[in-house]
Amino acid sequence: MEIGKIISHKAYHGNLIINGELLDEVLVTFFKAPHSFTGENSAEISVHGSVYIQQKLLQVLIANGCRMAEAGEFTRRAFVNRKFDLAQAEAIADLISSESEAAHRVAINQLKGGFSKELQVMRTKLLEMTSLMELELDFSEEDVEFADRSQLKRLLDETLEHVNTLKDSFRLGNAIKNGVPVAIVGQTNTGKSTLLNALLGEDRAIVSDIAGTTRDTIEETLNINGILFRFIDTAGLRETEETIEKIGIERSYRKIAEASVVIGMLDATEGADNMLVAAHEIHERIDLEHQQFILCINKVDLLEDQGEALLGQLRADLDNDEIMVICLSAKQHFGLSDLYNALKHSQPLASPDATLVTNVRHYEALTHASEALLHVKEGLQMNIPTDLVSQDLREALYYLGSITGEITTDEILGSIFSRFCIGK
Ligand SMILES: Nc1nc2c(ncn2[C@@H]2O[C@H](COP(=O)(O)OP(=O)(O)OP(=O)(O)O)[C@@H](O)[C@H]2O)c(=O)[nH]1
Ligand SMILES: [Mg+2]
Repeated sequence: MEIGKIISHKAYHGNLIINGELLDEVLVTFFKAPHSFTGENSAEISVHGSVYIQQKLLQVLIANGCRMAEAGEFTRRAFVNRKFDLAQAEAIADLISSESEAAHRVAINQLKGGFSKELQVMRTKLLEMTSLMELELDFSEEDVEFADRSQLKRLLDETLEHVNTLKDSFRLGNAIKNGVPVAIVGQTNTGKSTLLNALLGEDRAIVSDIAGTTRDTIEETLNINGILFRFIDTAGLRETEETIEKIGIERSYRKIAEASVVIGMLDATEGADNMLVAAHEIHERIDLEHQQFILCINKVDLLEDQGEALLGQLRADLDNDEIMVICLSAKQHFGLSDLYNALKHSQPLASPDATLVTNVRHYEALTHASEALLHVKEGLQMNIPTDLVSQDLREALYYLGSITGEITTDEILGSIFSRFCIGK
């Protein structure tokens, strides 16, 4: 058939014949530029799901001058052809890997371009202001002010607040995309790894009665009632001179700082006083305003009253409603439903339309933009020369533009698209 006669977006049925032999009945759909995903002419061949047929067809295509696509090449071409911006391209990768309803929703919102639009509006306003300031430089002899300083200050405050709100949404966005980080911490042998295994329903971490069994952190995600959690089993906390164990313990502390929820494991057989000391050691490192703290009195199967007395004592001693205390037997799977209930409170709450930053690259760019804008603000307050202020403005514009790909390098594009799978 002549190319000119092909109708775009129509599936053609036909026989796939290779070397005179019928290989399969197939459907071929043509997409004429610019009305295709990449914006270029393209064709899709649908064959039956046999690996043999696919391989055979690929061999013939390659023998006739085709080549395999590189990872993310389709999306990269679509970006280059301005089908969407970089943040939207990244949203496609997020959409493909979304593991929960919330993660899917955030990716869809980003794909629809809400985030890009917000950045665009900010950039346009800042750009206008920068151009006016730079115009002043051309007339520097005459001491004129095209850019109204009070208007600029107002615009700066607004933009800075907006950038910071986006930046701060990363904690939540990241939790939604990669799972709410839940660090399981506590002294050695309290049953942290046993709890991880109980939650996952498999023997993921090594459990033993030797103190210091877990050396490195172990992370696994789990979807509980539609919320994705990332449970992190950590090395037990204790004084040690052993180099590797020390590194592991440092990591445990880091995981506490990064977590949204911290599960403090306590060994019920240690007695209330020791448990309280251990609880305080963890408590000291937690910021209750941003992190949820759940204390688990573990191994209550070894107590006559299933830990009831200890529970009362600990709650009274802690005297803090923000810290949840529950009784648990990680080994016997007792009390897990109480833990699930406690975790429910950590459900990330975001209005469905809120723009959430889920991508580390975006977060870093926003952090840099925020710093640059702060410099501009300080500069204006201190009456620093216009050329220096406008330099900082340019820097903020650069970082905001790097998110949507207004400003990119081949290296950045390469690193983003290589993370896509082949054929995407
Ligand atoms: N009776 C009882 N034993 C438990 C319970 N949870 C854990 N254990 C036992 O306690 C010991 C230590 O368990 P782990 O899960 O390895 O403890 P951990 O906190 O990960 O220890 P480290 O990795 O060394 O920090 C093992 O012998 C477990 O079988 C429980 O709920 N009840
Ligand atoms: Mg362990």
